[in-house]
Amino acid sequence: MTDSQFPANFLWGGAIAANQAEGAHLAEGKGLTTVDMIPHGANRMPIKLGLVDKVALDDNEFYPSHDAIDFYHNYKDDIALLAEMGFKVFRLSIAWSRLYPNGDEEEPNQQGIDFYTKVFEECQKHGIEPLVTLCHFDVPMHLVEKYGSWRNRKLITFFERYARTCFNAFDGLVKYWLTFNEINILLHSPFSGAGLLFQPGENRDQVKYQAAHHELVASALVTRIAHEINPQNKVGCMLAGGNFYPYSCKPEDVFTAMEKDRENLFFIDVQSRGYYPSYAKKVFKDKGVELDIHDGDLDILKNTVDFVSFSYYASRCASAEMNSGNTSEANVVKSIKNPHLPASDWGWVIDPLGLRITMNTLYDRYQKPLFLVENGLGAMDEFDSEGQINDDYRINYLREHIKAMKQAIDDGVPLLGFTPWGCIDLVSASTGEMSKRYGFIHVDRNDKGHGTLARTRKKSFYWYQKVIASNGTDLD
Ligand code: BGP
Repeated sequence: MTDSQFPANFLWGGAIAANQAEGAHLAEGKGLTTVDMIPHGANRMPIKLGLVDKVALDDNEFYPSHDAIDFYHNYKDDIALLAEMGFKVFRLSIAWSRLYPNGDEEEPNQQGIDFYTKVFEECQKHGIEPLVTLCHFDVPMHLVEKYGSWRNRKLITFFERYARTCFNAFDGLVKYWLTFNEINILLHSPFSGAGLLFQPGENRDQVKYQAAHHELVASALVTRIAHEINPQNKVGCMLAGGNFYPYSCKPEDVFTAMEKDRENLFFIDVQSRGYYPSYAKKVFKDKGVELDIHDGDLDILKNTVDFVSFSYYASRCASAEMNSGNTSEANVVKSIKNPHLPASDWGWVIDPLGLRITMNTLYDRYQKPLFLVENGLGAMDEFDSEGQINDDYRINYLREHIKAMKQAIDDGVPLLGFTPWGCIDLVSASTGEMSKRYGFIHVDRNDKGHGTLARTRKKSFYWYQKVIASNGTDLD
């Protein structure tokens, strides 16, 4: 037992995303989204990274998002299981294309609104606060094909319409919102991050930063609208977090690590402070980027977020000599392999102290409450002879990260809540696998899409139930 330092109203829960859990990819009028076009297997990476000029569905491929874990038809039972663990918050996303199947319609699809109303009412019934991401890696495919996705300024208007619909339709049911999931991933995985495909020969940095500008304006605009519609609404930005450590104390390594951190924090700098950071000018010049900024954009950016949310799986490491031969990847962000840290079976380093360091950095920089909205260990689970999953490795990982959160709170960092990733097993964003599991609840489905979809409580389910009940005091 440790003394609890978590505030009494701390929001314990878990997180999923529409595209990795819902399935029912064309049900009740839903349109195709970017992630529906990303297959499992060898062709996954080139598409995710936007390295092809065009994407189309292929009968010979398997697309994990199409059925996922069928949360769409199981949401009641799934939410009941989360409630059984004592969840106070449930992070999930709305699929943009359920409300606007093409993305550019004038009026929303009522069936989409009805579905999410039922989901949020179910949360309310169990006393669970929804934390809703408006865009979690799923741009309507029609917007990609017709407009080039976020490279086109028109996306701001379409996103504004969609977000306004959500704030109005779910007013009274939802008050915590996130605009774009892991917004910085746009730079590292442009198609899955923001629906960007590139033409041969074009300056990709120009396309990515112009798209980033449009997302940043859209994010600030809808933050303002959320506050106008209901002053109780709380809107956050969302960073794929994890500080870069310098590989050595060589000043060149330290400088590279600082630059790498800035590359990611650039987005949060704008969303949290309300203006472009001073270093952006030189970055744009070096990359040959000239932003098309319209009158009024810089004023819109002043609508800053209420809190800073982030994912943390691993710290990162940088050296001046980084090259493709000596790097590994976690969350598609390239990093030098850190020789001091163990790693998961997927090569993601395990570093609880890195969470404390990241939290302190974010709070020092932004002075806004933080929300840890993703964390966890992707691992293979096996049933034992008694039909149990004894996932002590997952419990150990989470225990150490919860301790690190508590230490960061002791350091003076305000933390609103904790929603570990994939609280129920779901499709992996990076690999498309089901076998990379994060959940407290096992789902019977394999990498090829076979299985009964039966839900089973793992050992970690009962452990997390105790953690929540004791408000983080009992971590044994
Ligand atoms: C983040 C995403 C999630 C999630 C998580 C774990 O990048 O926001 O959608 O999937 O990482 O990653 P993976 O599924 O690749 O293990």
